[in-house]
Amino acid sequence: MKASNFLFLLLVKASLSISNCSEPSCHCNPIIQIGPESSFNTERKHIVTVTSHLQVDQVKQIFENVSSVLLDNQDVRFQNLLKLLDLDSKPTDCQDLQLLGSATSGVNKIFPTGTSGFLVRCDHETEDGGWTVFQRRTDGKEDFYRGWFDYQVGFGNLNGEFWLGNQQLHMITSQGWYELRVDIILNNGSRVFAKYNVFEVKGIDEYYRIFVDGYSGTAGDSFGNAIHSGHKFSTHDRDNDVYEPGNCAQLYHGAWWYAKCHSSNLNGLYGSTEYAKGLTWFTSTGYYQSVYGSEMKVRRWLHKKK
Ligand SMILES: *[C@@H]1O[C@H](CO)[C@@H](O)[C@H](O)[C@H]1NC(C)=O
Ligand SMILES: *[C@@H]1O[C@H](CO)[C@@H](O)[C@H](O)[C@H]1NC(C)=O
Ligand SMILES: [Ca+2]
Repeated sequence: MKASNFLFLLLVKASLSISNCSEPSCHCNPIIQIGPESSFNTERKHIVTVTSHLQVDQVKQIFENVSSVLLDNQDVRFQNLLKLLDLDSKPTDCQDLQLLGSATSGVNKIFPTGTSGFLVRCDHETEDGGWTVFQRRTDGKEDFYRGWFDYQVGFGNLNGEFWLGNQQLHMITSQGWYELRVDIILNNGSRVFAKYNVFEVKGIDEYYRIFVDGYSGTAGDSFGNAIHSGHKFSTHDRDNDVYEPGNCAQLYHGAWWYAKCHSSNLNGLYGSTEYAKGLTWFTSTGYYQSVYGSEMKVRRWLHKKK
């Protein structure tokens, strides 16, 4: 059995066993929630009919321009993008929801290709909106020092602190070309951000390896190409880093795409001022400070502007 099929079964199993959790705000795994089908189809048909031909050409050009970054599976990803323009498809991320007229930030259900749908948090306030949030730290109430399975399927409270789940993140970002935005609130209340034009999350068979490139912003690049890009995800119980003497996740009390080990650690120990253990973003905090809050979010390039 392929690893991805096996994982799918696991997810289904997990969802059945906790499907009585119907409140988005309850402390439970946010991937579950298999609710009644919504009536998005007719609305979406209207929007897609208006925009699809232009979009296809634009998207194709973007893909040709970044082909060096996406060489390995460019064709597959482009085909997936075209499928998104299918008239009967459902909202596949927060950007689709925004285009359908749901402009309120908060918890919503999306249906990425190949899934039966799951709840996410949308941010429609930051930089034109349409962002699907996959990480959030606000107060240190949630335990982020968790093992591989928790990070794979997600944990926390979508209205508070959470990790959406590596598998969900992969399902979302493999639908097209996604950009990443990291919003950070420093301890003195200042807000900084880092944005990356390219953010790709591979599947379980590559341990959710990432590719990150194209930095802009005010926080400094503590996540891009030379630092974390190309690395696999590691947790305290799964050492996929390239640091021979030990496990970076254990050393720095986190779970991340560690190399040898990190220049950012936003799943670290909330409030910690111990060396490199806190929620650090090196270019903004150094290694002895922890940020007050963070949000990591993705947005598809397909519908950049409404
Ligand atoms: C792609 O690259 C061409 C040539 O460099 C440029 O003219 C065009 O604007 C780019 N398109 C996009 C969507 O980035
Ligand atoms: C907060 O700290 C950062 C980094 O040390 C600094 O650049 C910024 O000016 C500070 N903001 C305020 C409001 O003091
Ligand atoms: Ca190691």
